[in-house]
Amino acid sequence: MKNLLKLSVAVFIITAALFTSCKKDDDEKQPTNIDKTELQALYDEALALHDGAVEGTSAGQYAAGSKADFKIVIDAAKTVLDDLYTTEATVAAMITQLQTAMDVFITREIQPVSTEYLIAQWLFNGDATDNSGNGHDGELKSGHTNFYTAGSPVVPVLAADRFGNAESAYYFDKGANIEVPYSTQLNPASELSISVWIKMESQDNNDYIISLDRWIGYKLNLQSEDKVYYTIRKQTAPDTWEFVCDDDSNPFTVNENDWTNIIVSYGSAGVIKFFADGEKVREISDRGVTGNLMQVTKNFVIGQQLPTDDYIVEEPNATDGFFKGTIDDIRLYNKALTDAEALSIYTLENSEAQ
Ligand SMILES: [Ca+2]
Repeated sequence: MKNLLKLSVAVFIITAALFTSCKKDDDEKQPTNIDKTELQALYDEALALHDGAVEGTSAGQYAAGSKADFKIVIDAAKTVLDDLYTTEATVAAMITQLQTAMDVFITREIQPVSTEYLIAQWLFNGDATDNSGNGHDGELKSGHTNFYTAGSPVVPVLAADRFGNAESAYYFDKGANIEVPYSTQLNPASELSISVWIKMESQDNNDYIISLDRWIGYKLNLQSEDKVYYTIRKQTAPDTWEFVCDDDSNPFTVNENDWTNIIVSYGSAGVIKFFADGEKVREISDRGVTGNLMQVTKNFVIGQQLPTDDYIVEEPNATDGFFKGTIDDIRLYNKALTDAEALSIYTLENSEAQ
């Protein structure tokens, strides 16, 4: 009996010791019981959006790689949800992170870019016709006489596009350009976006891609070090004007001999955006300058600073101001393209010949 008592005491002590030991561990890793209702709801919403999404190039589908990017953050949220010992700060940070990832994912859905706002579209598939149906057909022109050997003018030449399709883009050099008759449609009052593909051959020049009376109206060109340059001017009063976007910024540099999609967007919200291959690379403010975009009367030009006849008169000694390389698939919109629309145009045009 005495031995039995001793044994009982021993068992009690060991049990107590084990219990104390367990209790001590539990004290160190006590579940935090954070309220995760909000994170759980957001996680469920994000997962459903992700699982229901399809990647592709059609409207309603999502840009390639967008699901994998989104899933990384969704999985991180799941880890926090499953962690019994997480903190309030971690849960709050995860909610912010997941919401941001969801917002980004939504912008990567391919949008149908309304033809309602399409001013002109030159696909250069065999000719310089305006494929928008608005009649802004281009005419092939030789450049300023200073740019080519006397007696040997050159006009733009049909070339292979970025998919290797013959005669589906135009090659420009020596001032060769495409001139489009002036129209108020090409000179919108408040919003203007341009999308274009270029394969540039580097030269010491101003590489004019698009121009409506150059900096008097608007222009898209490459300046020093092949930086993309978009100039817009506003009429601020009957006799005064102000550049709204001409701050000599460097949104990005175009690589030589590489096909690059450039999109520039400007709208009444006062924001100018630059996109390179669908990705927004710069966004700047117009500093609140009011007024309409400058109204000019010159013809619209692709590949040279001014229409050749005007250029010779205005600058008889011109030494540069033309693009060297291939240009393709130009779109002009009288609206500010959104981030999602810019990505949509790139995704669509990068996946199939237009
Ligand atoms: Ca084309």
